[in-house]
Amino acid sequence: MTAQSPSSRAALPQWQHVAAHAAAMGGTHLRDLFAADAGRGERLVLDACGLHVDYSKQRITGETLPLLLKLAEACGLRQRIDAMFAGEKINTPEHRAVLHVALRAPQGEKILCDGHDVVPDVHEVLGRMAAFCRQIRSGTWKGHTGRPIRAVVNIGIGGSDLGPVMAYEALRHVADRQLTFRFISNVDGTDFVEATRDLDPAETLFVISSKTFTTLETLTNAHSAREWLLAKLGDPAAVARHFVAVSTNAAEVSAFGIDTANMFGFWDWVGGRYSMDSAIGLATMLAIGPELFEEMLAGFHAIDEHFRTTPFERNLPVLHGLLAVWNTTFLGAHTIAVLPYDQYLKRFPAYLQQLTMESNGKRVTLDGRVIDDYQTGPIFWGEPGTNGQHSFYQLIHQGTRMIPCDFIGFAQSANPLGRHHDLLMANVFAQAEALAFGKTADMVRAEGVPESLVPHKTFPGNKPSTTILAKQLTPRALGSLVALYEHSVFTQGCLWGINSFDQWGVELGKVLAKRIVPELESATEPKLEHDSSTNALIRWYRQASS
Ligand code: G6Q
Repeated sequence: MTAQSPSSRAALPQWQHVAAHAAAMGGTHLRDLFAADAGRGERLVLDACGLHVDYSKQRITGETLPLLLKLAEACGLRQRIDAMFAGEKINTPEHRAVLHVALRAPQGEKILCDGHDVVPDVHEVLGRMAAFCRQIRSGTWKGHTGRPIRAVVNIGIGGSDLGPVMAYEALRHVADRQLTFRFISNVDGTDFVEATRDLDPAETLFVISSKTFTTLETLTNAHSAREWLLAKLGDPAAVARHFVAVSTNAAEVSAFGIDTANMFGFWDWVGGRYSMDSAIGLATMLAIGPELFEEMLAGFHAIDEHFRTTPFERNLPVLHGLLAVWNTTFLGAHTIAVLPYDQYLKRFPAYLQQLTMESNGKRVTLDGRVIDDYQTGPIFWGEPGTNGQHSFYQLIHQGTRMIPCDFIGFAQSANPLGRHHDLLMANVFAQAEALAFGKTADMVRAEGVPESLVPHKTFPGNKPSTTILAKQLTPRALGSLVALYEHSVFTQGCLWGINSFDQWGVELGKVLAKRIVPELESATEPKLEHDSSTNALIRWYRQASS
């Protein structure tokens, strides 16, 4: 900790009250908190929009949330939420509104951006997407040789990939199994080759998803896709039947050769990592159909309304966000593990990594101050349960770090199979219990364990977790779950005083790579003017790859 500048969030009295409370709590153990309060497990829960959230195993006392709520107020959370929903340009460094909530606003609702109601625009695109999806799914849209489409390949990266892949995987059980879906993101040619090797170009549709339509990886893959298609179909006119685009950049889409009639647009007020429910969700809609896509949007919208209107003390995204700030900034956790106990959510941690870390991986406040007196965005990571239990859970249980966990589970399996689901869910509850309460040295001794092994077999406990449950992994539940994290991220960003909606940190590497490409491709030995390590690596590569 360095001296706090007067404009630092850490200089707020409400911040200091939270910090003092954290210090006073010391190592107060969850065992003691539960022992002192028989009703804790039933009281520290919230039900909203079909989600049941138990946060009783967080390291909080009766004082913690009221103090955090006061801090939220002092940080202007109410005003920030209202400004976002009102279409104000809260992404000030980019001078943009942040209106992903408009993407799921029902028809008839009014959301203004620069005085223009954007809700009709959203529904116009959704209507075009639905009509297109019906054509593909019914087989009435024919490929260039007259055959129906059987495979859909989404080409995109970052926000134009992670959401569509995650949603496709999550909702596979309600997807059209007649269609094959593939997702290509990496500029590594292996991604393209493996995704297309068994596909027939005459039956393949490429969805080129790129907000800017200038992204190196996506454009490189899109050009390879066109070559792959034309190598078999020959006629350049085939592109019109096998390529559609999702973008905000009509000029670049048509420069690539895609008819803008086959382009689905969105707007600069939709950030990439907040775009899975915009036209970027075209692959999702192709998989699950327009009706279920609408249900997913309704799930998002339910949480939006809850977030906008519910008092903070019962507001799910607000509480979730405040607990993340509490654990990270005040209790010193560096990472948060997201542990979905549902195989269909296997890409959910990867999706959340972008949502959380690209949004809140910032060290400068909205007003340009470098933050040197508190920690901001934690590292998010995770794997589906129960696999993680046989891998990294050891460190969570007995390592030296505190890693707060979000457990996610469902009451009913999409694939009921014998005892599997009860076994799965028993593990969710057991892990959260073991993390919170641990196993004392006395308990280990009482089992007759030799003294030399007692420390090894002791579980310290006091490891915080939140358990998030829903009845089933439906499109609606998925929408609500994602919206919960979106608004939690927003809440966290507001407390840290940072902008959750830009991502300048991805730029430098891109610029440097552009400079290095010709150095790798040059037929003659290039004059290298990097540092000695980079120069040597380039030389090694040139030699080894020739
Ligand atoms: C997300 C980011 C980033 C973006 C990709 C792809 O919030 O902006 O991940 O989605 O760089 O960008 P394009 O969609 O423009 O290709």
